Amino acid sequence: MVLKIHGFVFSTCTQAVITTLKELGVAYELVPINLGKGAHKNPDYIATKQPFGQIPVLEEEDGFQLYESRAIARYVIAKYGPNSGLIPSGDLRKIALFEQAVSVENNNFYPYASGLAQEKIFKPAKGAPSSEERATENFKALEEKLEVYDVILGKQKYIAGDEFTLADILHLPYGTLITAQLGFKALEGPDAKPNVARWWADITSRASWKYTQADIAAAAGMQVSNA
Ligand SMILES: N[C@@H](CCC(=O)N[C@@H](CS)C(=O)NCC(=O)O)C(=O)O
Repeated sequence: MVLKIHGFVFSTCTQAVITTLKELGVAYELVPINLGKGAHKNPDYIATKQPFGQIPVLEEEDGFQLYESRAIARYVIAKYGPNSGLIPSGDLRKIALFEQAVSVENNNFYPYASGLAQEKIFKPAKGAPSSEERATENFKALEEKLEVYDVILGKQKYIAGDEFTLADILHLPYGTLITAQLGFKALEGPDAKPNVARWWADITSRASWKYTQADIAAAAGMQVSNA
């Protein structure tokens, strides 16, 4: 059975899902929904796949569909890797600390990293007006939050404890985007805090993320050669 992911390799939410599938070793087919061409706003896509006109969407052979990248990641882990450790099971306190870490990412990392990318990458790419002031606010707020991350990561290897989990995966797409495209320096390099830099080097060097990066590079190469 081939699992379909309707998405786009350049989309951060799609990257989180495909990295999770790669961690689990689950084969999938990426059905391209080209954001640059507005495929996600096609009325048929909205009616049959994602009512908000967004990606990604999971589709199984029997027709079951699911959207929201975090929900998709949790579903595939529960289905294909209940003992993978990507979401802890059994130990109530480990589960609670994992939920804490997911919430930390959702409240202290994602809003600022995605807000920064909105102002400096996505809005300019669409020709929409963007705000340098909002970008700077997000930039500074994220740097401050990562100082707290450094304290947390001084006491444990990963964001939920001493094991790699989905909570770490969720940081990879936006963290990599703002580091690579905006020169954000608080995750790697001499200006990054030591525990954050150690964690970031660890999670970005995992095979699953390297495969996702290779897919992005291959798609970028195709785009260039097709241009
Ligand atoms: N909370 C949703 C967000 C989905 C989302 O914002 N997807 C982006 C791509 S990463 C998208 O479709 N953007 C186009 C749009 O919102 O019009 C999820 O995690 O799946």
